[in-house]
Amino acid sequence: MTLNRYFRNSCKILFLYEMDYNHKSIEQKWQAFWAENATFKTSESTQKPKYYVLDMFPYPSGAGLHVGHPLGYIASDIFSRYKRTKGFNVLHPMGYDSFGLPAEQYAIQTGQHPAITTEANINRYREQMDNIGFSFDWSREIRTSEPDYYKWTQWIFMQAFNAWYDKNEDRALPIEQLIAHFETKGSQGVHAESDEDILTFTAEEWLSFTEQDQQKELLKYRLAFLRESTVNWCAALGTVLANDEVINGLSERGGFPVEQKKMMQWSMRITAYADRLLRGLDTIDWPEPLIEMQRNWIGKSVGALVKFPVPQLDENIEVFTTRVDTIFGVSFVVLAPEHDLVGSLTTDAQRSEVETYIEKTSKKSELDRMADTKTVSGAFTGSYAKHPITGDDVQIWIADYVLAGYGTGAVMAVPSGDQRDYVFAKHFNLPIVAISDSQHIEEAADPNKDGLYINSGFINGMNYVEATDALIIKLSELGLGRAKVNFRMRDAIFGRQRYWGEPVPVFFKDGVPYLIKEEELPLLLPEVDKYLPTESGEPPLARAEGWKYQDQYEYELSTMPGWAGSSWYWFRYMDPQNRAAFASKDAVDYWKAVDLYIGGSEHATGHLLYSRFWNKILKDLGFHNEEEPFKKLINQGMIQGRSSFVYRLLDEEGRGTNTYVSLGLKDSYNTIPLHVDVNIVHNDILNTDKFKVSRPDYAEAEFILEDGKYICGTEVEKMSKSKFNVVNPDDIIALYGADTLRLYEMFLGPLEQAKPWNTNGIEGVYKFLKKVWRLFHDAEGNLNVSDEEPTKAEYKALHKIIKKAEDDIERFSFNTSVSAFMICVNELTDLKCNKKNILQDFVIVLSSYAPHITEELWSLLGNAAGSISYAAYPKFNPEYLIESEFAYPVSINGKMKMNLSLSLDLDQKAVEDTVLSNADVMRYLDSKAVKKMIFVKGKIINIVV
Ligand code: ANZ
Repeated sequence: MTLNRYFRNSCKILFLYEMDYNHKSIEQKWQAFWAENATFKTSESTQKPKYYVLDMFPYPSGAGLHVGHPLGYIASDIFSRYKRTKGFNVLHPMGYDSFGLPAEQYAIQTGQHPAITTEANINRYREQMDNIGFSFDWSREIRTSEPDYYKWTQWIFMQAFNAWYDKNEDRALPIEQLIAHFETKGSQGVHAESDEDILTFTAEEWLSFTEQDQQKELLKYRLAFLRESTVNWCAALGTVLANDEVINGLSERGGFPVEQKKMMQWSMRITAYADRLLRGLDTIDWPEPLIEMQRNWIGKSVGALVKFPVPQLDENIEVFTTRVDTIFGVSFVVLAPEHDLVGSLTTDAQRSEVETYIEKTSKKSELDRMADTKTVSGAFTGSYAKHPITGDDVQIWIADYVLAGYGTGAVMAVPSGDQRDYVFAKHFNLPIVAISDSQHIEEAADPNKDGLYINSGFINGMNYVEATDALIIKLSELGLGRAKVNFRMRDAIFGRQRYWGEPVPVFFKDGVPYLIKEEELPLLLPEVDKYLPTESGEPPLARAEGWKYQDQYEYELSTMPGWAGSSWYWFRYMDPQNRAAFASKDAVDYWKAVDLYIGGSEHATGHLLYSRFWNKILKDLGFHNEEEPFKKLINQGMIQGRSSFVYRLLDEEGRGTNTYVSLGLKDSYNTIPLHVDVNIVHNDILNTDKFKVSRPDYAEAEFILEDGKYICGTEVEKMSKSKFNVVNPDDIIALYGADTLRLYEMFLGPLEQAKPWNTNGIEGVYKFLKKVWRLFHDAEGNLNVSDEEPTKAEYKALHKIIKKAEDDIERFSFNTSVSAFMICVNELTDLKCNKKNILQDFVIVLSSYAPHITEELWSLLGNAAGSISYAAYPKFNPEYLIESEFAYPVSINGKMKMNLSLSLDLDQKAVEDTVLSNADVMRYLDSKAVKKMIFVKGKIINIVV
């Protein structure tokens, strides 16, 4: 449809319906216009500078969007629209993270294929998003569960499988290079991130290995690899969960118990990137708390590995310590109950005690063990180790405060230096030895890093740094220790035993995993009769009939974890239809990285860490040049629900009656509060008629009112169905329109802050838009805009908002702009301003916040050439803000009498003439002769008589 016809239609609509602001027709019209004209379709062929604004794409759940969900999307949309008016080529896409557990749970319950549920949910999400007027380039939409998309997720898995991490070059390299090295030089000179148990071999030995053994060895180096790991197994969900999906020993989803279990698992070698992930944090503009969370998650510790020999077993107990300088304070060692040496170290006399203890702790999860700082428990193995320096015998204990998966799973205990060791030593009456003669052992031991060591072996007289260095040198000479950097982060488990996820493009031959061929991608998710594990406990994919590679080899039966599809999706938006690559080199070179990413802080360590990881793998393998994927990130705060309550009267026996007492009177009665649906409460007043029909048992409800009204109590809580406080954006839009919703969500408060949803102020925002509309129209509703030259005051009002809105938006302060818009419109209304020169620029400034009404007004102003979305942001002219008048305090003989506004351009003579001829001044002077007048420009006027 041409713009002209749009213009004519809009006049007709105005004429036909009403003269006032009609949000419904305006919003429908412009949403249709944007869709038909592909207004927000983005291309790479332009001279404009690029800007990439990304939202965290949603998992399309069955519940649809509530008003909390679009908060971040509205902010990013405002920013995108603003950037367009600033001349940027903006990439602002949206899609769906559409593999996931809820659709699968639903499938298990109902038998409905998750693809069908997902499709229906996506349609609903799309409709809701369209209603809000987002400027997404929908031609770039992606869905992680579509074969066209997950083909490339599988392809990236293959790249990781075919890569290893070279510590010399500090980057990933193709596995062929490692194989070539093995073939010519054996394992010597390879400095790789790998499993612990790698073999040492010559080139000849390598070549003599069977194919199977070679593949097994290579698995220890690959970035995507299979190994036995202890996993969080959730039997109720039938799958393994990532650490961040387990909260207090229960699954994040559903709250089911989670236990530790050993299983062969696909993993990703994220630990290889630990240091780069850490360093990268210094180069990105992210919220400090988020950076801190990633830092802690990565958990870098600089320390040493120290061996404590156990001569009778011809073994060493290796410990990781960050305080090797405290070694003279070691009085025993402690192993995690799961430690490999526990069995052989335990003497017969101690065996039953040790076994009972192991049995007891196996029930506790690692998280429980870390959280429990109160209970002291452990068992003596009966064996002794040699202190590596003094050669003294130290007892070997096991205790669950030592974690199997951290460091080496063993510690050197320094009760004089470590609080937990101290408590343990006290409890079991173990020796406590001072680290240094200068140390006073007190309860909360904290070894001093600033003082000098006195009478403590050969580190006597040294400070902390010197002592640490000297000890590491000494221990290396003894062959009993070396410096070691340890990371708390573990390799990422990469698989779940579930149906609704990406199949892993792997098959097994002789027990060894092989990739399918690249041209065989995508490996499609096969159909199954049920979405449950098999009777023998195999994942649902085992149900797929005849699903074999080349009709004979078993495929991998687990699917990829929830984070796979979202760990690279920003690349796909750059080039979503590409069939030959995950994105073309040109597109990737053009869009580079995400300039602004807005999303929730709940993804701090999951999605945001994995994305940075995959980004680095793809960079190392030469597919792009960006070390970090998201340059700037903002976490939007949660919108909480504002629940409403009615107060049900109780009878003498404490049973609920059918009478409800208004808030102000409730304390005079015996009542209990009940949640009531916020959608039948308006400005905290209950619609009693709607209440009666809301549930059958309320039909006969009676009310004890105050001032003829039923006032509800309120409370801020999480927005959730069970609390009857969910507000659907569609309902708000039907009443007030999307522009009001957008402005209102921003108006609620700073973007980053959590805040309750409270519709009490929404009318004010709606009225503001009506006022905007009225600036352009006369009392009859006819367009009434003048071509006259604006006054200084009008220009001033305009240029104030041009500057304020720009300053605010550049620092992502959206709420303050909304109030500034309101002030501006009040000023223009007071000035009765209907000048085209003012209004035209004003609507451009407002357009990113309220895109529909501004499109309409823009076209009414006669801009038939295109959407306001690409109009240039008006240029701020500071001259208009220079104060041209000043309200002078006028004094007579030093006594302030009155204020008088005068132009700042006037000189002394002109000021004297004006002041002395002013009627009020003359009255004050009462015909007295003026001796002189003191005038300081922009400050004071004093008349001396
Ligand atoms: C002796 C010592 C003396 C230690 C002292 C601390 C203070 P971060 O910084 O978190 O890396 N540790 C090592 N492995 C452990 C495990 N598997 N489970 C529980 N604790 C473990 O902490 C490293 C310190 O935590 C190590 O340094 C070790 O105790 C303990 F005054 O060794 B330390």
